[in-house]
Amino acid sequence: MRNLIFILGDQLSPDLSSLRDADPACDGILMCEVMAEATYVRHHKRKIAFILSAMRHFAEELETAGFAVRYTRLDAPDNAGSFRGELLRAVEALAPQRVIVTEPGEWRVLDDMRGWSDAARCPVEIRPDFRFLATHEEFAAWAATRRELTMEFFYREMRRKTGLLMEGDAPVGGRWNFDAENRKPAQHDLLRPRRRQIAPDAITRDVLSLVEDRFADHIGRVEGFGFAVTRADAETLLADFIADFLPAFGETQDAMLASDPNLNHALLSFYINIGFLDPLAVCRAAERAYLEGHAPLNAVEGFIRQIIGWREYMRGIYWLKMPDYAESNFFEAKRPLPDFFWTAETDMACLRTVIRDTIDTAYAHHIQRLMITGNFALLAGLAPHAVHEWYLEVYADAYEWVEMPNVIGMSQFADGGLLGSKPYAASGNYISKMSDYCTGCRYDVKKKTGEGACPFNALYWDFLDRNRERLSRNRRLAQPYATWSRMSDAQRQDFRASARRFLQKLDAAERV
Ligand code: FAD
Ligand code: DLZ
Ligand code: SF4
Repeated sequence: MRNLIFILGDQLSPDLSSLRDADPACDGILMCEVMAEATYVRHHKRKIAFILSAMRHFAEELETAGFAVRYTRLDAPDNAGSFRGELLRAVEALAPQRVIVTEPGEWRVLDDMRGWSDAARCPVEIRPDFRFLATHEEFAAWAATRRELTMEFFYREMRRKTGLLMEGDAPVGGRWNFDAENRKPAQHDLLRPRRRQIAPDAITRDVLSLVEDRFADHIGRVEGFGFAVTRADAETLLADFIADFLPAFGETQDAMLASDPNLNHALLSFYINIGFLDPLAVCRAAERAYLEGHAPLNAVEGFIRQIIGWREYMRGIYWLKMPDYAESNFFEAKRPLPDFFWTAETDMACLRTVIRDTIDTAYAHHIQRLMITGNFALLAGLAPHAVHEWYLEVYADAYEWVEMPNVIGMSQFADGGLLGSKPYAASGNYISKMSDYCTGCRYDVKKKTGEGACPFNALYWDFLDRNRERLSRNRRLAQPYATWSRMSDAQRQDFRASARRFLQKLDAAERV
C-alpha cells in the first residue's frame, strides 16, 4: 500500500486535505470507533450515536468511490481502544509507505499524533485542515497586528476575503453589522414550521442499540434520535433552514421560549463541524436567499457573521493559545458543578428548562448556553475547567476547538478578557426580558433578595462585588459599579447575605 489515510470522526468531508490526491488503486483508508474518544469526557449518548453512525455512512460513501476502507467497529474484539492503538495495528497489518492525516480539532489529539510516526516506525504526514477560511498562520498574523483581538474586525477581514455581502470594498447595506435589530424577545408562533426529523435507517438503529448497551450511564437518551447521518440529509436540513427559518433568524436570535426551544436557529452546527456541510457553501446559500429577496439583510448578515466571524475566530483563538488556554481561571473560581447540571432537578425554571432540553436533545441554542447555564456558572463561581468539560460532554456539536473558547473565553471570562470585552453576567431581569421561563418559576424575578427571590439577582451583584478588584476598571462595567456604589450599605449587605445563603445551599447539595 502507498498511503494509509486516517480519517477521524469529525473529518467526514470528501474534499478533506488528507484525501486530496488519494488514489483508490494504491491508497487505503483507516477509520475507527474507539472507546477513548467516547469517554475522555463522558459524551452524551446522542453525540456518540451521531458520530458513529455518520462515520459508518461516510465509510460506505468511500467504499462506493472505490476505496478499501479498514473500518474498526467499537465492538470489534481486537479493537485497541484508541486512535494510536488502531493506527499501530493498521500499519502492522497493511505496511503502508506513509500515513496521511488531516490535523485534528483538539490539542490533545494533535499532541498524541506528533508521536505516531516514531511509534509506528512509518512516516506520518499531518496536513492542514482547509475546511476553514483562515489558516493558523493567517490568524496569528492578524492577531499580531492587534492590541485587542476584537472579533468584529476579524470578521470584516473574512467578509473582504470571501466577498460575502460585499459591494466592492463596502458592506452591502452600508453597515458591517445589523445586530442592533436582532435583540428582540419572541412570541410563540403557531405557524412556525416543525423541524424535519430523519428516521433512523438500519445502520443508525444498530448504532443506537450499541450506544444504549455500552454507554448506558452516559447523560441523555437515544429515543427520538432524528439527526442527519449522511451528507444528503444534512443538505436537506440546510435547505429547510434557508426556506423556513432564516428569514426570521435575526429577530428571534437572542430570544428564548420554553415551548419552542429552537425558534429560528439553524441546528446545523453538528453537520458543519463533522464536515457534512461546508461552512462557506452554507453562507453562500444564505447570501443567495438575501439576493433573491427571500430573507432580510439583518437575518442573513447575522447568520453569516456567526460562521465566518465567530466560528473562525474561536478556532483562531484556540490554536493561538493552546495548551495553556485550557487552564485559564481569571476569577480563581473553584466550585464544582451542582448535580442538577446532569439531572435538571432544580427549582430555577430557566436552568431546569435548558438543562432538560440539553439532556433530551444534546442541543441548546447560543443564548441558552451563554445566558442561562453559562451565566449561572459564571455568577456562582463554578470552576471553568469543569464547566468546559460539561459543555464538551453534553452538546452534540462540541469539539474543543470551538467549545473551549466559547466556554473559557466568551462565557466564563476565564481568560481575563482576551476574547470578550466584558463578562456576560446578567441578573434575572435580562432572563425575564428575553424569555418566558420566569412565568413557570418558583422564584420571583422581581424580588431582589430574601426567601423566594430570583437567585440570579443577588448572585449578579455578589459576583460584581466579589470581583471588584479584577473588574472595576473595565469601562463597560462602569454603570453597574456606579449603581452598586449608590446602594445603601444595608442593601449591599442584603445582596451579599442572600448570595451567601444560596451558595451555601449549593455547596451542601440542597435543592435550589
Ligand atoms: P445558529 O445560532 O443558527 O448559528 C449558525 C451557525 O453559526 C452555527 O451552526 C455555528 O456553526 C455558527 N456559530 C454561531 N455562534 C457561534 C459561536 N459562538 N462560535 C462558533 N460558531 C458559532 N458551537 C459549536 O459549534 N460547538 C460547541 O461546542 C459550542 N459550545 C458553545 C458553548 C458556549 C458556552 C456558547 C456560549 C456557545 C457555544 N457554541 C458552540 C456556539 C453556538 O452556541 C453554537 O454554534 C450554536 O448554538 C449551534 O446551533 P445552531 O446551528 O442552531 O446555530
Ligand atoms: C467525539 C468522537 C467520538 C465520541 N468517537 C469517535 C470515534 O470513535 N472515532 C473517531 O474517529 N472520532 C470520534 N469522535 C471524534 C473525535 O473525538 C475527534 O475527531 C477528535 O476529538 C478531534 O477533533
Ligand atoms: Fe430563572 Fe430567576 Fe426567572 Fe426563575 S425567576 S426562571 S431563576 S431568572
